[in-house]
Amino acid sequence: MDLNQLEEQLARIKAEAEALRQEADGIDALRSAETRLTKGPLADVLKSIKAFPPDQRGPAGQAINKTKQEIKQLFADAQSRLRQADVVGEQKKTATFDPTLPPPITQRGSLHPVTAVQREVERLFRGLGFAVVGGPEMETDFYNFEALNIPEMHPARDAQDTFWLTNGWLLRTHTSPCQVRAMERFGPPIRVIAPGRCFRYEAIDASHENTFFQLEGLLIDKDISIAHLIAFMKLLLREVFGRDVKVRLRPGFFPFVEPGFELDMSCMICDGVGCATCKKSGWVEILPCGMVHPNVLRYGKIDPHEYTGFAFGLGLTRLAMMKYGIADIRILNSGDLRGLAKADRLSGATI
Ligand code: FA5
Repeated sequence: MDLNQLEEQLARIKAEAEALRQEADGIDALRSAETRLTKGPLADVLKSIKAFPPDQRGPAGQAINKTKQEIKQLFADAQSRLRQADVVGEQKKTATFDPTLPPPITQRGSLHPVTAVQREVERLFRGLGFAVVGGPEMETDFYNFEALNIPEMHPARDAQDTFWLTNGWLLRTHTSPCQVRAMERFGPPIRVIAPGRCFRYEAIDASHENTFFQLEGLLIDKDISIAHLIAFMKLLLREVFGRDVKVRLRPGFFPFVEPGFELDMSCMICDGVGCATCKKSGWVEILPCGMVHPNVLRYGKIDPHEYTGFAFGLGLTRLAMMKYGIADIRILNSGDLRGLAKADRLSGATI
């Protein structure tokens, strides 16, 4: 080999180094390419120095060392560029995370307004020694009307038209059938509440649905009077609304109580001014109640001379409307989350 041939050989090694640099996809690949070149072709040409005439060995060695340095530099530059790119990439990655930003909004479930208010009332009455009971939504004529002192052909039936089933049963129009069922089941003294779904064949508007919820209450014991009834009703509304609520008590006719009352609350949608929800009256019928009629006690096999009691039929759906400011009852059966899901009723919250 002469010096010219050596120069050509070194040029080929440099070209190979350049090609390997371009192919390398990381620091490790660069390191192994450099090692392969220095221990392979470069080491070979170094060994070939012995074959040069003595006066050419110096220039040959210098040419080989120069190429070796250039290749070293080439790989060193390439490694430093890659390291730099890595750092920038990392910076870019971490730059997308800003710990001061609020977390992404995730949709959480929330209790239905009626469920939320039902649980609240249940908690209150449980604390007052009441048991929570249920009753069938499919009822007999006997429990829905007859045992509540509403015989066939009684005009009070007209106010509660319902859906009749082919077997002669009906979809209950109120939770009051639970009164007689509780009397039969427990006997006196009794403290029960019975929340549940009711059905009426009804013209639908902002405050009337064909399917809605009531919560029945029944307390039977010795010496129970209207004073007890009023005290419990006031406590119930104060607890649900967290403050005294403006109410009015007026006589109400229900064949299963005597005397009977209609307890209305000032409409919370319009602050008592008058709106579609309260039919422009400023008042919402929410809590009819009264002293249990002796005939009903007799139907429940309780002696009216020994025991007295009060009963109430809370309009649970309307209570939820007042509590959560829902102006139209139709929203509650609609599945429209804009009206139904609210932060204070999120599952896992205080309920
Ligand atoms: C009754 O259903 C009686 N059973 C209540 C009762 C129980 C009185 C115990 C005395 C003793 P009323 O038909 O008024 O009464 O209904 C009671 C409440 O249910 C009403 O005040 C109202 O808040 C609610 N309610 C009645 N009909 C509807 C309806 N179509 N849509 C939504 N809520 C209704």
